[in-house]
Amino acid sequence: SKSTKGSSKKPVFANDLQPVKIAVIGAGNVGASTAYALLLSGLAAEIVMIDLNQAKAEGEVMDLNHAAPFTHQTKITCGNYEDCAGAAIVIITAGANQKPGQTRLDLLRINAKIIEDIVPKVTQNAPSTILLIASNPVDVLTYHSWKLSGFPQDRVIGSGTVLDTGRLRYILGQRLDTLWGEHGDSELPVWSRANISGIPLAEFYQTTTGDDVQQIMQESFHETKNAAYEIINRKGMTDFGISAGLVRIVEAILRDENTLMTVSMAGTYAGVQDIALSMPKKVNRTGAHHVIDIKLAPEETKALEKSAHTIKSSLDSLNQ
Ligand code: 6V0
Repeated sequence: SKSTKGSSKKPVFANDLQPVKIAVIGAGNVGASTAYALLLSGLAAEIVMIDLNQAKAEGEVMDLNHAAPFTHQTKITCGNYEDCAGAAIVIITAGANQKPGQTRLDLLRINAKIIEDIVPKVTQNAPSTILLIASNPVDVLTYHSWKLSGFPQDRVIGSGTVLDTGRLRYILGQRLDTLWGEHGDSELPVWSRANISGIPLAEFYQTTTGDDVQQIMQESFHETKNAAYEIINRKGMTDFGISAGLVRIVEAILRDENTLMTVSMAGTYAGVQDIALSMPKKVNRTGAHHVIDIKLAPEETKALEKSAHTIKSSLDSLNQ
């Protein structure tokens, strides 16, 4: 079911000697923090912010412009969907926020409607862009956005478990591992692949600390999976982690890095067709690309299947 609408048009990129324009849809917590992180990164010559709430977008743009003299010369404006024209990447952060006690999947219906409002307007004005989705539930909305866009799969990317992977890395305090599956309650840690500079995680812990590896794994994963809830309980939302993660994906695209990142993308996973979920994908200037099927331990395969089915049933519930 690979769609190719717009695929003949080449994305607009820095190495085509065009100033890079990035549009950020949604000027809420995540949108504003992302625009700020983008400004600090110096990656974009132009940042456009679009929000239903025009005053909020204007306020954020004014504030961001006052940061520009201390950071990077960047044109920052707020506008309408026509201003997405020529954007190399359009980042979608619009959507209702996750409330305390609310799961990501609870947000589905509200945010699907918002995506349905936004995506056609973006693709109409920026048919060659790469869509980068952050709105939750991110895997379901990545798939939904892809369907609405008519773009090739490679050009509709969800932030997926990039943030969760970062959180797990932080929590373990080392450079280790990746999380796969749904950015949500069914995500899974791929411990069978975890290593510290090539030394398998279990071996590393056993020989250096003698600690109970199973317990460390369980606790770290639990902490990672619940990180968003813990932050939301304290500050009402999360924004810095995801913003930095989004800008890291933007960087991998613009610099044509071919970096493996656990972004979300439409496809068939664990035998489940027509979903989007996170697995390591090669990210470069043309988007995200599937490169390798990594062998998993039997229990990880089971968990991945469960995650795939969770996303599938959310997508099915959207169509009911
Ligand atoms: P927020 O602060 O409420 O901002 C959302 C913004 O979207 C508001 O300014 C709205 O006005 C705007 N908006 C709503 N509908 C539309 C529309 N149709 N067109 C244009 N703009 C619209 O929410 P916040 O920024 O905190 O979160 C945004 C989304 O990001 C939510 O869905 C979160 O769940 C999600 N997050 C995703 C993360 C991830 O890892 N992928 C992490 C954190 C938050």
